[in-house]
Amino acid sequence: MRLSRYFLPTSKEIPSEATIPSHQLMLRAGMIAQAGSGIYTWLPLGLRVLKKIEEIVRQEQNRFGAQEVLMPTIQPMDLWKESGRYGCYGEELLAFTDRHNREMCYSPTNEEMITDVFRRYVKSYKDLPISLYQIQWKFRDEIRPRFGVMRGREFLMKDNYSFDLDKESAIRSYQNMYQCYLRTFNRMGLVAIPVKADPGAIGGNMSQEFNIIAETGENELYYHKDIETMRTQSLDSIDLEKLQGLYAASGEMHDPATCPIHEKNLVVKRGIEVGHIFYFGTKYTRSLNALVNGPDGSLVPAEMGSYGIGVSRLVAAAIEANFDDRGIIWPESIAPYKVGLILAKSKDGVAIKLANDIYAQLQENNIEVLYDDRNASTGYKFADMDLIGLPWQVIVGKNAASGYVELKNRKSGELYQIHSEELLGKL
Ligand code: 5CA
Repeated sequence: MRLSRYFLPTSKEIPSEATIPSHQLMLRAGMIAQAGSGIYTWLPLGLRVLKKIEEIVRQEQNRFGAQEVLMPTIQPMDLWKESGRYGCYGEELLAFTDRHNREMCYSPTNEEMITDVFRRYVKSYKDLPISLYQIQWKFRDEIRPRFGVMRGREFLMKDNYSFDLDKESAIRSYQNMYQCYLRTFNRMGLVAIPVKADPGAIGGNMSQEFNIIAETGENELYYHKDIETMRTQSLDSIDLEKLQGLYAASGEMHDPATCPIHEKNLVVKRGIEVGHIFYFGTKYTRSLNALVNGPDGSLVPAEMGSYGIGVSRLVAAAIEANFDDRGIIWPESIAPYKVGLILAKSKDGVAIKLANDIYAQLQENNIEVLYDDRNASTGYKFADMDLIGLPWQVIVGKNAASGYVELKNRKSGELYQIHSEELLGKL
């Protein structure tokens, strides 16, 4: 993509409504535009990151045996009356009536709707286990939307629902998602720590939140110092059994009086909740009468769990974990483009030709490239490229005549002088 034709409304000003780095940077980098309180339009650059995160989530859900569905965003309220959540979900539920005066709501979560599908089509234990997920917009009328897409009212969530015959098998489904989540976040260049959490409005008595460590996180986390060590290891070397055995709790679940580990082994940090997994047994299948025939012929309610990932929140969380005073530093797997090509001498015919050739070559080789071909000052171009945080910058300027360019790593700041013919190999 040529920047001269790209819709990228960047800005130097720090927007006054934004108090945390990711919100400021997403606005300044032209990724999002606010449409209303807690509601955002995704602009081209932001949407590319959102789609990359969505695709990693999708691939890992599929790899771990889940099947994708797509449920509507609008639900009939009758289902919520049946499940008993109608009265107790609270004001976060955005409710309205259609022209026939039927009560409807915008989905904040979909346990009821998926259980309704399940009860209509699944009748036998032979069809279990089943794991269904969607990646769909949700609406929660948050009392205090803030931090941009971090705590929005409309947000993109991956929600997965598992159905099993018995508790033992349901716990296996839960563990399967636990592993899937570690892998999913890892592929995004992020380490998310699983901690014991409060199941809240979803229900049940077993739930864990996955948190990315960041100073601006809304959650206080308490965990064993060995988890802190694991955080810096590659996923393959993490001993999962050990990880699950170590103490880790979110603020509301942590009680110093009953904490099983010594104070000297305790790490206290702040985190951003990017995922939450729940086991709640038959809470919804009982109330909605979702029964299956067991092996002995008796009718039993299926055992359920649900598993959420905050897809749009992850865009902000990844920035909170990766930025500096010049801008965003994208992990390569979720970067909007891999390479930012900068034409540093926009009036020099030789430089223009070399930059155009490199642009064509990268595109031919399917390397995602954003080409700053604008007729603007070099300083302005450098500042914009650092701000939007593409992992690699290729600068075509002073040594263009001899075929040399500069290759800069955004994260380390390392700068290499290399010949344009070696560029492809290096990237
Ligand atoms: N039904 C369950 C799991 S599918 C559920 O709704 N879980 S949840 O409430 O924990 O939400 C799942 C994830 O969505 C959270 O972990 C969080 O990352 C994200 N999320 C929740 N509320 C918001 C919000 N207001 N803005 C952005 N992301 C949110």
